[in-house]
Amino acid sequence: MRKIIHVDMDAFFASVEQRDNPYFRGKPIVVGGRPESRGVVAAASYEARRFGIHSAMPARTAQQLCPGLIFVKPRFEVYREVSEQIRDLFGRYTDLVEPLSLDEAYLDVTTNKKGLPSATLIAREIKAQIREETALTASAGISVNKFLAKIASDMRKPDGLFLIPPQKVEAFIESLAIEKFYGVGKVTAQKMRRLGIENGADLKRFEERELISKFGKAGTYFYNIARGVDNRPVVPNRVRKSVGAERSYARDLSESEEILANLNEIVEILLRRLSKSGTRGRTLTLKVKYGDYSQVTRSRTLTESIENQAQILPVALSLLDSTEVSKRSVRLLGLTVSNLDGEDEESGEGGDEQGLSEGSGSCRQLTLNFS
Ligand code: DCP
Ligand code: CA
Ligand code: CA
Repeated sequence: MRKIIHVDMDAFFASVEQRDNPYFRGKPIVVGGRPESRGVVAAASYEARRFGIHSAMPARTAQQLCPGLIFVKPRFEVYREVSEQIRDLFGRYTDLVEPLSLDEAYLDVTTNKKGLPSATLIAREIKAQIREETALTASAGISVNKFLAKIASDMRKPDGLFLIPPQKVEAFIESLAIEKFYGVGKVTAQKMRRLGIENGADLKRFEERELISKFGKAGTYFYNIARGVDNRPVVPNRVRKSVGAERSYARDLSESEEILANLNEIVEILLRRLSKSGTRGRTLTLKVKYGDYSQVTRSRTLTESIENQAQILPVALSLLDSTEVSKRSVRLLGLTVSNLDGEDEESGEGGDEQGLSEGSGSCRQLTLNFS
């Protein structure tokens, strides 16, 4: 019997914005495009959801539902950094971590690095660590496979924890409404309802052959999950193209001591991530965002792999020297190592992490959307 945890951050983009701007706390806010420019809502704070506002809704509709609604521009680099932080933290428990998107991941903790016997205990610890290290809340679901863990994490949101123990799996699925099944979109749900399938118990009455004839290949998946069977393994991260760390600051940095101290901190985080990922690379890229949000990057490729502080620091400092940090205030600092060992020279371009993690995440979502 496996022990799988699914962790998902609460109102992710919106919570990060409320964390970083006290004025937004306790207020209905949405992150995404603006109503004037036909934007859509990416994330809605829980306060905004009380007005019926949700992701993917046109910003204009959201504004009509809640006239005082605050619209916030997304800061993807901050979300990406939080995402890295939580992945670092998951790695303390198991190497079997499969991110699904920036804000969620499956963890297989059947055997774990802390030798903890209870997956619920681990989930509780992870939630506490996330709160301590990111000042954000997450919800966790615990069960015997990915399908059930994912549904469980949604049961007590926000800041939830929900366990579906092996002996309760059958009853849980039987009473589960068909829309709640992962992979059942609106269209599939309608089709199922026409067949008289309202919940798991109804679904279970169908033969595998019948489901295949009605839903194609997905029929087998539905047949299995109606019985709580989901043998998909937790597949750890794909090969990465770069390893990086960055910090954006609530207050712009202008003193050189401050900038250097913060660069040092980023070097340390980067070194930890490099050693954890077991990769080394030859290109170091510094990213600086100034007080006015304009951004520059500076790169240097070395003849040897970068693996320790003595190699990184002098290069990072000289890259910093080639920017305008002595004249302008700094809002964000970041360092990335790319051109990783075992990779073709040409493909070693840095700064592509977002495409990597988000792209493959949504691919997977798509393949599971059977409707
Ligand atoms: N997102 C987006 N566009 C969407 C859906 C989501 O840009 N249509 C982004 C913003 C979300 C983040 O992805 O904050 C995570 O998506 P989730 O579906 O996990 O939703 P939230 O984290 O916002 O809320 P919840 O607490 O329900 O998980
Ligand atoms: Ca979420
Ligand atoms: Ca999510």
